[in-house]
Amino acid sequence: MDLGQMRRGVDMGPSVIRYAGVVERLENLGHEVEDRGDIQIGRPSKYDIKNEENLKDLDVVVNANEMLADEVIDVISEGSFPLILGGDHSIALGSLAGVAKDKENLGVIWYDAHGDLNTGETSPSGNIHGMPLSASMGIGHEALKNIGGYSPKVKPENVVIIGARSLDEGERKLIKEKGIRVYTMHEVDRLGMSRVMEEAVEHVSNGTDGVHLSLDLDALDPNDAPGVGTPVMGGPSYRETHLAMEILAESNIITSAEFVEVNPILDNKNQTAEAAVALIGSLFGEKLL
Ligand code: HAR
Ligand code: MN
Ligand code: MN
Ligand code: MN
Repeated sequence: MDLGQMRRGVDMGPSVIRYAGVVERLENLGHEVEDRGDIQIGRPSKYDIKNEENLKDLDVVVNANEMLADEVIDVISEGSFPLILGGDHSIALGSLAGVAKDKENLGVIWYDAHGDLNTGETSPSGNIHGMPLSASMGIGHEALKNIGGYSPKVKPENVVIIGARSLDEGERKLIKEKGIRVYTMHEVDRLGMSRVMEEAVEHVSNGTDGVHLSLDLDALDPNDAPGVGTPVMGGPSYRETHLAMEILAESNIITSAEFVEVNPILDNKNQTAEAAVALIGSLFGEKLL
């Protein structure tokens, strides 16, 4: 999927994450992996067409996410762990629609430089990848909210955002209004990643019946993850993010995950895809010793 934003090429993300060895990495850890291939998104005849509600390529994005939600539901019904590779972050709409289907209280960890809490009204860009978290909480356009035929997927009190350093005016307002727990880079610097993750784990495991990790590679500092469409200076390092994944692995709370926004056209020799694979390894139990 690359229609939730304007930098072409992020639709090749899943492909390069595969080439970076994600399946082998997981199999080496003893996991049984079924690669279900790509979801066929389709192409609009013209890109980046905004509707009157400031939403770009709405129909194709909604359609693709309906298919993703069905796929995720199918994976869960087989007793497997859904690991979703993107693709721009608009695919979180479908991931969460699938994952939250039978969960009253899904916890969500949103590891991202951005809040992705815009709506058509507040978005400076009209790019739907800046809207999936708000839509999943039941805020925004009807079609985005109702992927999978229900809304909301998550409650604001079950969400934690980590690594934020680029928030729009409307997003800040929403965070305050809903009391969403956010560890911006200020808190990461101040408390350290270890304490941030311990508090985050505590927050999202309290009264929840599963926890989804949504990891946007642009959360990482662009020095460590250059292959993303909307890089923002001053993020957590590759090592700090590893630590975050290791703490999540130890906590044993994660029941689904997605890794998004890897764009090979913007990358440096597949560095970002390789980072994604290494982080997935840590999330699934890889240790240095
Ligand atoms: N907040 C800005 C917008 O809504 C930029 C969002 C960039 N988003 C992502 N997802 N890469 O985190 O347009
Ligand atoms: Mn099946
Ligand atoms: Mn994002
Ligand atoms: Mn982002």
